[in-house]
Amino acid sequence: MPERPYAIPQELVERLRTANKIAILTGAGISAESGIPTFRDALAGLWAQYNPEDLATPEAFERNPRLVWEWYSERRSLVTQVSPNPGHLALAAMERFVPTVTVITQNVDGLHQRAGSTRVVELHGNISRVKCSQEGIVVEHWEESSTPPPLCPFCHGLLRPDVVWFGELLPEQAMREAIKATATCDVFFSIGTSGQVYPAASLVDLARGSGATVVVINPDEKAQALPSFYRLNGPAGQILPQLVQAVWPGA
Ligand code: BV8
Repeated sequence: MPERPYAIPQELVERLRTANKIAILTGAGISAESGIPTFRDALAGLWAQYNPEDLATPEAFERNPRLVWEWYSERRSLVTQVSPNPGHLALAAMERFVPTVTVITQNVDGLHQRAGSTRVVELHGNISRVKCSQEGIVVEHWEESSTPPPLCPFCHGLLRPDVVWFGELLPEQAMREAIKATATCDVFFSIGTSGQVYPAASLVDLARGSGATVVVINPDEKAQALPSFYRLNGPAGQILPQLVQAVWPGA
């Protein structure tokens, strides 16, 4: 999308200047400008024939562990080749001006941490971590196998990505932290998410019910189109740096 100026409402600028706590829910859209396809972008190549929701499930792994492992291996290798974009960096910069900034991400790419955000809640795990599908313990090193997935070095069960699949519970601690940050924040951003996956998507209602100022950033005007929100319709990688500059000039 060509670079263009976005108008940041003055009352939002003032609100952010006086904010003590900001909570930010991010989805696949914030990593799009880093070159990582969003969940609802049509998958390319070999994966074009699959719907991500049919691959990201325990049943898919049970049915075809090799296919699921290889889908994640390809995505893991893509993540190592990309970098945080100006949207990730702008969120990290907010920490210099706001006492508490909590990034609550649905993404599994680790780009917020690489951008410098220090308080990141990973609701759906992290693709760079691998765990035993039997014992659940995270395994730091594994022998690649000629017939993937590789086996757990401890119990020889199949290894799997340490991400939350559809039908699996979110990590309790992460959900607790996300709810606390959302229920107590002054401003809640929902950035780059279609708001279709629960319970992550329910955080926007919690924010609104807790009296937070809610800001949706998404090029799709129909995404999370709810009343009484601030909406900035455009790519996060362009809007967020402009928003940070408008609120904290010289940031
Ligand atoms: C749970 C990790 C309790 C893996 C993901 C039936 C049975 C079981 C459960 C359910 C069921 N029916 C419903 C459910 C609940 C289910 C659910 O919500 N399903 C949906 C499909 C309806 N949820 C679950 O299963 C969760 N667990 O509920 O446990 C339970 C247990 C058993 C039985 C019942 C209940 C677990 C959900 C977690 C799934 N794992 N990821 C992996 O990554 O492979 S979710 C996956 O989708 C990603 O994390 C992704 O982030 C997330 C959400 O998608 P988005 O991030 O929003 O991405 P999307 O592509 O949709 O949208 C991108 C947006 O960005 C778009 O709006 C676009 O316009 C915008 N955009 C594009 N470019 C930009 C941009 N924005 C800004 N800037 C740009 N440049």
